[in-house]
Amino acid sequence: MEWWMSMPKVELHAHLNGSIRDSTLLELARALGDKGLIDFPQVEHVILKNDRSLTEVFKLFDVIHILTTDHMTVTRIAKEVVEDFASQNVVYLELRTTPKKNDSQGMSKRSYVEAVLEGIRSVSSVDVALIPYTEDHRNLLDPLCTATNDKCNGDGRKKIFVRLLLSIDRRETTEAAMETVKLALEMRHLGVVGIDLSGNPKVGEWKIYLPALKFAREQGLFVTLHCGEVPNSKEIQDMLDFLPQRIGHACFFEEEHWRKLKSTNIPVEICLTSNIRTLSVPSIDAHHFVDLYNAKLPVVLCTDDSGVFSTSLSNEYKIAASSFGLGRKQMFELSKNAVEFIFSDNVVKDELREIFNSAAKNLEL
Ligand code: 6MZ
Repeated sequence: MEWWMSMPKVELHAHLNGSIRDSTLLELARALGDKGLIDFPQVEHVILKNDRSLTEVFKLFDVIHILTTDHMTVTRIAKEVVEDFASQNVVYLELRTTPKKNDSQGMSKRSYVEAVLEGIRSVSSVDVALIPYTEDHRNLLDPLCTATNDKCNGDGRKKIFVRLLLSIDRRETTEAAMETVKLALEMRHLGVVGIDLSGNPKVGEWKIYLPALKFAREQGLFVTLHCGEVPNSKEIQDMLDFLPQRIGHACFFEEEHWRKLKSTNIPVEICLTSNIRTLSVPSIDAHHFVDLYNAKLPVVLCTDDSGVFSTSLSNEYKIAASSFGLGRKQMFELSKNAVEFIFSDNVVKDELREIFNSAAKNLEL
């Protein structure tokens, strides 16, 4: 097994519908093609295309959402995505997804999230810890064994912590965003821990979501914002002033933004392949990760959309190591540090720290 693969990892920025296997997307597309509902060769071409601008990525999401409209499919992709992350030795996964209402499918935002949760619960290749400890004390009696790098339960099975963030899409209304926040609050006991603001960064005005985002924070939900994925100085400044618990991307930051970021210590979710593929950053050598890392600011490597960008979390670590000359120990510490930025309580953090400590011994770091 490659070293990057065997190292325990924490994934904090992964969009469900962006993380679907190509094989599943093609299967779903073929089925709709057979029913005459879509033009399969055309959709196949879009799915398999490699280089996409940011605008094309959002067109692809519209296609993907046509393929994943019903509850059964949502459950299936959630299951597969968790399995795929677990197979990369991800020991803690915060998955995010936009709750969707679709009357033709009898789907409400709530039933969509329920379908996602059902998928996560139906994972069989690995044990899933989904319910927060405060809600499920049995988890406390379920210590992980400390084998080399496979995190596993006493019975020898691997285990992954999974938490869900509900995304607000920048195309939504103020009311729809508030509905998502209320839903997240109602579904907290089921593993929902926070809110993400995402969607095409060239669309909409983030401030219309402020009431919903403030309410989320007041009620104790964690908040992460896609911030600076396109140049928009005022928006970036306002988002940093809001003091979210994490931000994603930070590609188009200017001097004043870096200063603010430094003073607030907000952790940044870095998605190398995504940023390069969408040309949000001109080349890997020019990526801001290295400056943040050297300045010892809190950063975490993430995949963003492992399906859309044909990557994996192991691959993102490998790219960081080869591009920025970081050694194994440094990469391991980077991975381990991510534990400090998760949207979970100290009990989970302690357990994860233990997993990393025992893996460090076994990997002789
Ligand atoms: C902003 C993104 C994104 O929610 O349907 N999404 N938003 N920037 C990105 N960078 C490339 N990648 C994905 O997953 C797909 C949705 O996640 C958001 C978009 O709103 C996209 O429609 P879900 O599971």
